[in-house]
Amino acid sequence: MSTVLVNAAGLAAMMMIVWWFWLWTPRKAVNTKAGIIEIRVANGTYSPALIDSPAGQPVTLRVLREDASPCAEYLIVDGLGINEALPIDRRHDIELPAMEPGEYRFHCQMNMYQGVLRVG
Ligand SMILES: [Cu+2]
Repeated sequence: MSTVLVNAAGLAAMMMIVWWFWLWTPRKAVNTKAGIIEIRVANGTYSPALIDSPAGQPVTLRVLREDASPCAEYLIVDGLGINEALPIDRRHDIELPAMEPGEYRFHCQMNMYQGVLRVG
């Protein structure tokens, strides 16, 4: 009986991990019309986690990290060479250059926090 319970718990944990790393996708895109986008880092998610931005225009990510755990410490943007340490409970601006159209993933150093910047 207890073996069944342990197996069920293990299966549930595996499904959580699969969902977290491969299946989860943010649903709502936020547009960076003003050139500044505020991102909150809390409870394992960036909000917003999906950002639309026009190509050829610099963007500022204004990041507020509320999660004090080391997992949330860095924000990395793939393809742009961005790797920034985030202060806790204080807004931190990350300037992104004018970008080519495409999708740029941003994430913490362990890939638990994940987001996508869609430029086009
Ligand atoms: Cu992390």
